[in-house]
Amino acid sequence: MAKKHTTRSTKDAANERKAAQYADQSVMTGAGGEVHQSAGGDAPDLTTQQGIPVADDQNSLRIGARGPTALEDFHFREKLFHFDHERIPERVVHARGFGVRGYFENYESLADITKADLFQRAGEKTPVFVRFSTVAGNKGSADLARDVRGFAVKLYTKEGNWDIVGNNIPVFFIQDAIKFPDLVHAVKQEPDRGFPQAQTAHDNFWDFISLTPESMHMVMWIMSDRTIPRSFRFMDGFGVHTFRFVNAEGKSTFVKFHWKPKLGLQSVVWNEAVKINGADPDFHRRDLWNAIQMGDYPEWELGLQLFDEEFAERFAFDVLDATKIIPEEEVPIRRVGRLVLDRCVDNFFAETEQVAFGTLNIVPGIDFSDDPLLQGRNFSYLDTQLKRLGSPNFTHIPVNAPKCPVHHFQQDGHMAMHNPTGRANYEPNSWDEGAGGPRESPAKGFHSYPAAVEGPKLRIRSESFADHYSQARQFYISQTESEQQHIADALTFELSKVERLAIRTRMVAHLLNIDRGLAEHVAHGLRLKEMPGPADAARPTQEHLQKSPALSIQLNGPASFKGRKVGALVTDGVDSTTFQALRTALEKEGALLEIIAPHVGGVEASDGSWIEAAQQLRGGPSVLYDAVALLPSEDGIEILMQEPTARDFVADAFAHCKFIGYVEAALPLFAKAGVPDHGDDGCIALEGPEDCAAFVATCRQLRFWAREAGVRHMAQQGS
Ligand code: HDE
Repeated sequence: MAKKHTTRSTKDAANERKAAQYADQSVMTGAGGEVHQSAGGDAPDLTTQQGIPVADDQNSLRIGARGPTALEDFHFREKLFHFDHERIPERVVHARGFGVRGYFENYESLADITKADLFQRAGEKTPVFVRFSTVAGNKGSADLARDVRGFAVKLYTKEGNWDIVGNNIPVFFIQDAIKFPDLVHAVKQEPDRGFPQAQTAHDNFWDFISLTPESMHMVMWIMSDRTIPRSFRFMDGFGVHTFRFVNAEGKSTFVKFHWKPKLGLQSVVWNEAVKINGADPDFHRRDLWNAIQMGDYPEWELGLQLFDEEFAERFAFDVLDATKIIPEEEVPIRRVGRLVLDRCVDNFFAETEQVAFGTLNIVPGIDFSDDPLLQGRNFSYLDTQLKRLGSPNFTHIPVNAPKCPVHHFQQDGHMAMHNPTGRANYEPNSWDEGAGGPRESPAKGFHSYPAAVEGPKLRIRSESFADHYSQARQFYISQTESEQQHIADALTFELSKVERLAIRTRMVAHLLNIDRGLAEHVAHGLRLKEMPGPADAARPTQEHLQKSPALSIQLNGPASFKGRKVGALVTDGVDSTTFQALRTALEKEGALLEIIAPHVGGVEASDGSWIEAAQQLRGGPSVLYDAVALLPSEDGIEILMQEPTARDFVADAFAHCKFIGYVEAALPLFAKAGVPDHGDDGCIALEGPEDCAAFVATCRQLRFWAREAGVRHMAQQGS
């Protein structure tokens, strides 16, 4: 029998290779027609992890061509063993993230307020790793979930790693870290059914929130457009907690950290977010990847709010309470440096997945405050790394390793890459100079700021944390009318997904303490039969707080269309002059043009030139663009009129308040999409090259919000 399996013909067949051509690829094929590619030229030998060269990576070792697989196939064993262990536990929160590299550049010396080494010299550049993330969804969820975005920055300073593990919202849901597991359990998928994920629109979340009045300020932020950013590049970052700077004389100054995007803030609208998730679930990561690959490096400025004990005493709220901001109008932001993201990662797993942030990673010159949320975080982040990365040696992984000298006596453990050399692995020791290993440095080393603290040991929430509604109200009244409408719509949408009437009603009771108009709007939207009384408040809402215009996105738009993208819908016969003029105007602005055509292969323009498309119409809806241009030819419009996605392209762009540039030939599409004749002031006729420049200049406003009320009215009449 054995002999039969080792007949000459089977052996020969195993080694036989035939040449084959697959369009551009010349390959070899084996006995079963499988493709083989051999080492040579630029391609090195494929080896096992032990370094043994591999002859055949397409077939496992078997007894005869159709027989069982041999256990001794070490290459196959090793390949599957490794594959089976490829995943590490995803983060409990912030599982879906995207990491990039870059640097922080300091504008001026801040030696008067901090001795942190990276702030001593103007022009100093410090390498950074930044990971943006969503909070609630699992690793494979979609980018445009309504969610807080993580904004975690690791600065590899010359005196160790400093992590600012922040969010794109300056406040948080809870005041004490002991509530974090409850909050996260409530927001993630419900435990019995395993859904919904990546969304807050469900009973458990709103049940918890409606019984946690301290979260009301955060609720206003998450129901605002801040949680549906257009891009990571167009959002703020915040350190959230109060920290301390400490200078060489030991003087402490309180500080709050802000990252301000140079391209300004921008969000999408909810209906658009839902559609983007379908059209491109990787919308945010693709945007950042593309921008960096094209050399359009996103930048933020580091802003500091600096204040002293005396301000902290007189401020209306407790600076240790992470559910409160200090309005920029009260303590202005000082911009002290810039963060430039200029390199994508080489390997997603090695860097984005394995990067380990921790609020406890601070450097001399920076210190914690007693914010109870921060104190709890300082414990949690180290703990989580052991679980995720599986070893106390996670700082040996390159993305986590400091870029300054590291000397200590910690040794061994899983996957230790560096162990102490020589005899001394303890101190104090009496070994001769050099052989005794590292020693303490009292002058340079980290000293905690000696804040005076005393008091009885208690489980208690400070009464100074008890005002839950005043800043929620301040945030709401600081928004434009359109933004307020978005908040009311978001609350109505979310609560409409809550099955229990009692929970919906409870939320309206809280809203009554924030703004009666908002509460009534939501109650009406939910068709509550009875308006509840306001929730009992631990402290009455301070209605005299001034508006803070800095809190509005729409009031603080950028002055340019830079970094944005226009989608141009073209057909065969597109007017080449208009097309070129639009391309030139966008290039001048630093914005992008993406071509959408009936087929991805492209179209032939009026001058006979060929224009390649980036998207076929059915795969390139207008939600993927900041503004659109409709450039069909007279013949081409006939084809578009037959295509429902062309109608949706225009109807959505109009409903999402986008600027629409159009040529005369496109007008029949307006009628088909329900757009009023010749559109409105946000629809710009492109009759000549000057019009294209004017169109791009108008796009600097980002959206034509004046259209919004009319669109809502049309929708209501239609329904
Ligand atoms: Fe986190 N948080 N967090 N968090 N957090 C984590 O650490 C935690 C909080 C934030 O891209 C975890 O490595 C507790 C506030 C970001 O890798 C975990 C509390 C803010 C990231 C953890 C908070 C954040 C995390 C999960 C309540 C904004 C992603 C995996 C006291 C200032 C970092 C991990 C990355 C990640 C704990 C609250 C931001 C479990 C206990 C407030 C941006 O350790």
